[in-house]
Amino acid sequence: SAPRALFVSTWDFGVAANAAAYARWKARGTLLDALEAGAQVPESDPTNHSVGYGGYPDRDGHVTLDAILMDDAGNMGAVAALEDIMHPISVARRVMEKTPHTMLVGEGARQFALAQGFKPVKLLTPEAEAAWRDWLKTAKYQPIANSENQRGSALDHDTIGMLACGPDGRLAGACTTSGMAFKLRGRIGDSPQAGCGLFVEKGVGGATATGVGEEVTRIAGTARVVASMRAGMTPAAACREAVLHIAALRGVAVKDAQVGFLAIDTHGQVGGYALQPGFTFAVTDLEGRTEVRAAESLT
Ligand code: SD4
Repeated sequence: SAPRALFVSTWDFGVAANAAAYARWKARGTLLDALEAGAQVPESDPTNHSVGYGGYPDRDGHVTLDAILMDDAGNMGAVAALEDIMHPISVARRVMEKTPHTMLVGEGARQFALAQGFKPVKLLTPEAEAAWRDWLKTAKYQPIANSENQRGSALDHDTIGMLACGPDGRLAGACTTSGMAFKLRGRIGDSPQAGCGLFVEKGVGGATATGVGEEVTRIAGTARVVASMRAGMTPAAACREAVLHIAALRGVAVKDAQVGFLAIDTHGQVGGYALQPGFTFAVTDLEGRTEVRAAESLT
């Protein structure tokens, strides 16, 4: 079997996120510390158009962010439709640590972030604004599969989902996104919802998702992947089962859509599976060695 993974992240830009997570973990950070540091990398990268700063806006020109962070001891926090804050993953962590709640949304989440000392920033970059204005000419909402790996494409919608498995088999996960480009105002995707974009369970494993969030939410995708692992499936088999379920349930409605699941078990074994070819993930082992793998796909 492959060397035990410590961190795994969706897409090729997960390499940089894993490096930051690994550095934090090496400096005696917890898994949550490490994942927060990792998720912050694409959040503040203006060339990544689907996470945080530089993310593509909604239909009305607002960049709205979704994020979640959780561990296997029942700690979790999430934000959705958060505006003007560079690091939604860190606000999600504050929700976890400073409130009795699990999720804050919209203006309430923004007010909470400001009260916690986060500084307001303009998230819409000139480049993202230009892409939005260009999109407005036709205003056709059509997600493009795998745009996550094609920087600069007009409709990219990347998300980073990260999973961690410590040497002791303990688990944590994080997911952060600006959601689908040019979505309706108020739309919340799978990413910040526990059991949809992210789920971890002590003694079993963890899973995260990327792609068209509605297709993931419809089946409570990562809860399903983890349930399959609980029943004995490998991470790869569990991801495949969830993709097959979406395909069977949705048929032609998902013929051009991308959905990818990524999972890890308590032995640090990793697997992924996607509806369409092109889904990649970055795996970092306990020694800090990273490789990018391509997931198998249905088509
Ligand atoms: C969403 N699942 O908001 C996210 C988008 C995504 O890669 O994963 N893009 O639906």
